[in-house]
Amino acid sequence: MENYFQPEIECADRETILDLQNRRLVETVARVYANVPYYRNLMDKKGVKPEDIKGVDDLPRLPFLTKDDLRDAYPYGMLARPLADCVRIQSTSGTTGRRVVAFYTQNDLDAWDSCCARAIVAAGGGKEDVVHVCYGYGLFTGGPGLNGGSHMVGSLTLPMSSGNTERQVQFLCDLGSTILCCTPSYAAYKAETVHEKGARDKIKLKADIFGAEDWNDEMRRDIENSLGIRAHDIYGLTELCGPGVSFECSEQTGMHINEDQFIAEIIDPETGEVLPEGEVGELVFTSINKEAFPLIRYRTRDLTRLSRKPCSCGRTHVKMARLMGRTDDMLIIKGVNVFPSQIETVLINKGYPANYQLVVERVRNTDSLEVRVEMTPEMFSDNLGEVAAREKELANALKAMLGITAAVKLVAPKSITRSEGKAARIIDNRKI
Ligand code: DLL
Repeated sequence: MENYFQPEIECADRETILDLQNRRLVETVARVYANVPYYRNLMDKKGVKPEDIKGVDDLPRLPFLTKDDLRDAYPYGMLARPLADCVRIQSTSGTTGRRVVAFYTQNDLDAWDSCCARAIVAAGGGKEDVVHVCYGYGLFTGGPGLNGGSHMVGSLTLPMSSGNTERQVQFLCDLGSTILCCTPSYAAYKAETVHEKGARDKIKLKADIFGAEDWNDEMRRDIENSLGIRAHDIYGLTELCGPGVSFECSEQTGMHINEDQFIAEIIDPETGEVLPEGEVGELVFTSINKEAFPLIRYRTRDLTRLSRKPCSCGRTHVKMARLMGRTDDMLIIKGVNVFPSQIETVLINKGYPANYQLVVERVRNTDSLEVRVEMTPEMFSDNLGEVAAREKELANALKAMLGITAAVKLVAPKSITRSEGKAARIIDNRKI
């Protein structure tokens, strides 16, 4: 039998949801226009006033917002409430000093937690469950989001964070974790470790909640078979709240978007035109229940499609298909967002030419990044010790910028093939 955390919202009829969205949108637009000069400016430039927005149908009249806007407004320029009302910050990884920081009031945190609680209950979780959260904690939203959701459900919450797989497996067995929350690649790695340790019969897992990076049906089948669980997708981004923007139910055919919190649109990434239901395009979100950091028509750069086909689980909120790529060159490596421009910044700061290649591999379900960089003729040396020292120094600088370890390989000047497009800079050998 399907369980819901908030059935009155999750299964509300379309009219009720639309009515709520209309009211919340009008209120949000009026509030940001009054309180956020950055928005007022954007809206004035587009010649749209809050009173022009009477409901969801008027959304296309509003300007888009991009990550660059958030960076321009860093750190406090997008705040719609006094700082004194905010109780939490979360942040994306990103170029030092120009990260995207998102703010939350207590009500915002409660709303976020309830979105994650819906996901946990949809995956079969309840008060009797032990929810093993191994997304990272800290500025990354994965750990705090599912932790909060699990508390709200009343499950026993294990704030494991990532790393130390041996201890993770021991706790899985000893504490009888029933729901595992982590990136799909980490789950696959963990599944291997469970088998290697002969612990398959000692675990009680029944469901997984996977997100933060791409995965596919083949990975789903492999992990489900290997651990004897059902795997559920969860989507989100720091700018909006983190995990819980949408989540998969028992039907496992896409993720229900929490429509009482967010309005989703799909646009043509080239023209910005809104596309009809079912077409693939860029996902755009408007948050309609956020106090501290509301975002209007935020372009996620994620490609997907929406479907309003009735779902056998009984939930009525629109579903988004698994992500189908991005409109920019962001890579997700070990669950961490990596932009080639960050790597370029480090290279330039350290005096290297911007001729480089990124090679991403997945071996035994673990991602690795190799950065191949050309030396300048002045740096070029056949003293191997000198080259190794340079590689180490650059690897440290990259780690400081990206938050993940990259293997650096310095190569001879002009040895990396030149190409016109940026795609050739990235060799992603993962088969996702
Ligand atoms: O990854 C939030 C999150 C944490 C989601 C834990 C799910 C679970 P960011 O670090 O800001 O936030 O990265 C957001 O990650 O725009 C997508 O490109 C990608 N992403 C998130 N969820 C999925 C998913 C978190 N289920 C970016 N499938 C997003 C594929 C995903 N990609």
